[in-house]
Amino acid sequence: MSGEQKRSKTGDTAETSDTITNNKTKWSRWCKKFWWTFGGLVVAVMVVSLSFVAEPDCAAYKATGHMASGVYTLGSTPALAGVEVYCDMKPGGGWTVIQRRLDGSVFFNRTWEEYKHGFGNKNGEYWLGNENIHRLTTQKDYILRIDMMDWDGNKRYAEYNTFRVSGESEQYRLTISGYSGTAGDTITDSYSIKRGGSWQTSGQMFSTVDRDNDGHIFRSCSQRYGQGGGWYRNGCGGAKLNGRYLGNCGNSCPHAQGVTWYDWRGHSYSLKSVSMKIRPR
Ligand SMILES: [Ca+2]
Repeated sequence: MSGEQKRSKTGDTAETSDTITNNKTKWSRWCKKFWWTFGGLVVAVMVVSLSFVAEPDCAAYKATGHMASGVYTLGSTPALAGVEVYCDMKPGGGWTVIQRRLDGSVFFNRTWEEYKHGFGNKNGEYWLGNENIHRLTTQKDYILRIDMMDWDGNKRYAEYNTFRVSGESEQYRLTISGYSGTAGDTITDSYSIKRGGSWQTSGQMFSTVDRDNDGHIFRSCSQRYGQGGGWYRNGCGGAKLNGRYLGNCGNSCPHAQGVTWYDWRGHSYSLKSVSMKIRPR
């Protein structure tokens, strides 16, 4: 009796073992079937996802092989996630454009809130927004480049080796220094030195038509000169890249009302195009 029981037990064990083997085979077949059906799809989705990893700026996009200029979406930090910018990817580029004037299609006489959040069209004229500029320039050390063109097609540029914008609690205070370029240093030194002054733009707070943080005691530079937002120094200064887009009025444009860069074309010439862009140092 005990022998039969023993045999029976052995038989059960063999049966159980067969069942496990069958289950393993079924599972293996199912895996193979799933792989051949969906594996390629899974790999494709992973590849596509990797190719769309959002980068922190245009230089990072260029470093990962994106060579075409155009609008890109930033990411990598929650503060910048989903922010769209125009990337200038020309040779030597990888520039994140923070401001652009091309044709006067967008008005720049805007309020503090509008300059804070940004406005315009990323494929055309725009201001990226002080919040975004602040977040960008505090994640790395950045160079600022300003490209400009007059109505005869002549081009000049100004580069500043240090460019940083603090947060709204400091009224988006500007830190800028280290000029090089062909347009002249209207922002930090030469403009005030020519007038025997020592007025600095670096350290100035941002101003708009509805918020006067500028260094001029008696007037609002934004209200008085072109209504654009900017970092105005004591005497309002000679760089008004957010001034009114006056078109081609030659050297007879209303004084300091247009898109001006004093050290190249003076106060009475409104430039055809300007773009401000940044890149990690
Ligand atoms: Ca003032």
